[in-house]
Amino acid sequence: MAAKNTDAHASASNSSITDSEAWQQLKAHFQQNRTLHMRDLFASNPERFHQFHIRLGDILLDYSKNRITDETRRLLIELAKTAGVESWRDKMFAGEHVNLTEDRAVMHVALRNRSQQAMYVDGLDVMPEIRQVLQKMRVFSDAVRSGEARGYNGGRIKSIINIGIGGSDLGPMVVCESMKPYAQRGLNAYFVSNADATHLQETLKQVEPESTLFVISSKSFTTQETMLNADSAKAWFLDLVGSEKAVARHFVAVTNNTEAAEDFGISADNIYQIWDWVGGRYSLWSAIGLPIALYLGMDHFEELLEGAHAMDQHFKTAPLEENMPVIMALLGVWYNNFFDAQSHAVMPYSQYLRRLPAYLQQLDMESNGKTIDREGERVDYLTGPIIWGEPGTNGQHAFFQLLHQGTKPVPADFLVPCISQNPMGNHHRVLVANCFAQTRALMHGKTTSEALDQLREEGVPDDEINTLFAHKVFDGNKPSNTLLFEKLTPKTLGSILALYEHKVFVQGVIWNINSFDQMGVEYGKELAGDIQGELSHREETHSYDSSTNALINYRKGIYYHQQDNNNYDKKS
Ligand code: G6Q
Repeated sequence: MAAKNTDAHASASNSSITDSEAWQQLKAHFQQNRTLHMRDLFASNPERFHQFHIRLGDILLDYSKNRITDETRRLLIELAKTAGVESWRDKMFAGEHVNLTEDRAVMHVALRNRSQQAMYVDGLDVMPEIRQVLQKMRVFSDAVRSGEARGYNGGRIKSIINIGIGGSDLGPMVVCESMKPYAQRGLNAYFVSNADATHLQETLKQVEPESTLFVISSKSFTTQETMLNADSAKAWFLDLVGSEKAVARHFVAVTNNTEAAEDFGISADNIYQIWDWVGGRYSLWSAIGLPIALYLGMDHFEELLEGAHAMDQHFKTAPLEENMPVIMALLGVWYNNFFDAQSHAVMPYSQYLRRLPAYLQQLDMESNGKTIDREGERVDYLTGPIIWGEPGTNGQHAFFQLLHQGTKPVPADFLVPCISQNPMGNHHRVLVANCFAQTRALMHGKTTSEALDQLREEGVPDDEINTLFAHKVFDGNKPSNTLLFEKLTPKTLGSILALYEHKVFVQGVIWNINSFDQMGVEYGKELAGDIQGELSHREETHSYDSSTNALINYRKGIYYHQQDNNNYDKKS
């Protein structure tokens, strides 16, 4: 029955995946099994965990608390084969132009290739260039960290400010935030992204120009917010230091647009190259990771790459049924397309991973938030889910209520380390216990008889029990994955981030969309320019819809009124 992964299969997906036999079988299977309760599945099969878990290194994925049977998994694997997951994966690793709309290769896997094997993009082995940039990053980060590279007045660099946005911010930011225990004492990393000057101003208040290194991170070196922040940071620096020459010791750039970086005033030596086959949200493994190397040291950055490489190897070689990213992707498709789940939650039970949901929001929603398929047709099924989440245990005292008793299905990932980086009293045991208790409660729920027994045991009078008990019942059957790992090391983090990258990739293949463009981001970049022009003069604006006109004119009214008052105050 198992379909072979051939190009014929891959091209079969060019009609609509929903017409395929695999999809139709899943649909029928869903109808037949939609009322199965995980509580019963666990009760009837003591081997359930054993059947539905995968281990890779120190990472354990327990996916037994999902609304699946062996047959569900078999059919989902069949769907992956029908969609050509293996052949698309191999095309990506081979440097083919899988980013169809931009006609580009997608080669972030080469950035963390720790083997001696060549990796080709358009006939060129890109590994020598990658190694060269990594070496340049090592030399510079070592020099800054050892104090050999100093500020203009001979003092040590104590603060690194990354100026970038989107993919040139979130990746290095989540790694630096998550890897704080590995950071060098006396060195701080800051990330400025927002066009709101508050972000830059509040950051600058915490640093001194003579001990600050700015990393201007922008693949294009044209992104409005980044250029605005970079210009303002440079003006702040020059204002306090007063020497153009000093800029060379305090500003470096990471970009694909060397010329623009040089025009900004950064010398060629201080420019770190990225390539057009590195997508923004997949770029933390490239020189966009320079703040990581500076903050954590190059050895730790390379451990991060090793972790990602280990996941790449697993993704490339493990059979689909034992393949972590494939299984996580298929479970996501199962809930998204058959249970109509609109969102997917990520709950890190680790304070260090508190920004992981924000990072995954970009990775997943920018990649798979698409309506047009690879053939340019509108899809007639749901694509990427809304990704959201907050660290446990905080979420438990807030939105978990909806997970337990709300009307919407929300599949969730729980991530938790076995060992804390900050052992202190009973904290970690409490944290882990809460994590396990939540996934257990979501799966098991509380039956009517359990709720009644509990109320009786608590001595609640019968008439009160009658009005109360329905509120105390928990349906359960709420799916979750648990990713349990030894400790949050750079290597483990690298593997986890790569796991999610590949999960997103597999889902994109199944939904037959291009996960590697971002027309929505570009549209946003276009829109603001016009309105900015309108805001820069006093005349009333009439050129947009009544809402946009009114908002522009309201702001103008208040802004110019305040300006006039300030001018009046100055004169009087
Ligand atoms: C990511 C997107 C987007 C991009 C930013 C910054 O995949 O393309 O988030 O990273 O718009 O772009 P630059 O690096 O060119 O400034």
